[in-house]
Amino acid sequence: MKERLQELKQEALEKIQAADDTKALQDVRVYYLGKKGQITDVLKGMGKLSKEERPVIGQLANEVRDTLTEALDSKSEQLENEQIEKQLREEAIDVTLPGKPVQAGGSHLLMDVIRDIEDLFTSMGYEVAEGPEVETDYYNFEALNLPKGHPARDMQDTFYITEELLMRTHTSPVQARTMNRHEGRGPVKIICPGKVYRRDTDDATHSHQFTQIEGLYVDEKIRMSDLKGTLNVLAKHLFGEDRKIRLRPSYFPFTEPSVEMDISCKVCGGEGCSVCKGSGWIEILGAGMVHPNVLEMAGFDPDKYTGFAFGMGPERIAMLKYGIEDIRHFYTNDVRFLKQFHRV
Ligand code: FA5
Repeated sequence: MKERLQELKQEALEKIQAADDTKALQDVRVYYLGKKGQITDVLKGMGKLSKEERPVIGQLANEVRDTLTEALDSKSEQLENEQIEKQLREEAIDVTLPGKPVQAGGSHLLMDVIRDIEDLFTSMGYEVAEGPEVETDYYNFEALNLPKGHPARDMQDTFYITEELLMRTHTSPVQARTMNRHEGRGPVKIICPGKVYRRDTDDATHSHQFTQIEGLYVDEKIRMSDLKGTLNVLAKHLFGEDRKIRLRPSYFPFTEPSVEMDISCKVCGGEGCSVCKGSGWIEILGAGMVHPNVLEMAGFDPDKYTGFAFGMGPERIAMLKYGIEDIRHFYTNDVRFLKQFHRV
């Protein structure tokens, strides 16, 4: 029995050494030390031994079990460590590899043009005002001297939501809303950028949704010459010191007199070319002196207060400034188009 135990010990130690994964090691443990294992099997025969032999064999069996348990535990630890090291090696990140470049974003050209105009006017003491895009018929039309049934409502084909609610067709309702808030006291000096909507057919120069910037200055003794001076500053800021402006008589129900501002064509210098359709001038915006009815409806005394207003489309301004031929480029957001205006 002694020899058998020694033999089993030797055999088991060799198998422990040879085990190359935890599963094989567990099999060795069960085979030798398990309930039905080889050592237990040997011990079952202890009953047949003499009284003197029994403690000697018992002690030896314990020693063999302890030796094997120790060997199994240490091998198990070794295998676990090897496994962790292997995993670390496989999952290692090479921090020296070059990274993937992240595309840097930039503001949209339209936003740049709007901010540029905002900055110019805030530097002249104007405040930026905003209003809702879903507007009431009252503010979009009536408060601007366009009562129901007025033929000039057809100048702006409207998306109606209900009879009284609509998608604003211009930023002029922000004038009326802001003047109301001032409760008849000037000055009101605002610039209002925002989205507007019209049932226009989309083409190279028209969109059903576009942006406008409105300007309004109401105070005592505001005159047409103030409007002209302001528009001159705007035109030169946007298109260059060498550009001339001219004001042509026009019609808007909310201003009287009304004008349209043209700038001299940069391409031909006023001689006439295909860009300015031979006239030497390019139309930029609509403007005028606030109609007394509009002032009155907003609670201002038209005998005391006067004012000017103007409205322009930043898309058309950007198109002229950068030679963009199709307004739809602003909305399709092709990065190749947008990138040309941002050198990041
Ligand atoms: C107006 O909307 C007036 N509210 C402007 C105004 C304000 C006049 C204050 C007087 C006093 P108009 O309909 O012309 O005016 O539009 C103003 C600008 O919006 C145009 O000059 C043009 O640049 C732009 N615009 C008009 N319709 C479209 C469209 N479908 N797509 C793109 N831009 C447009």
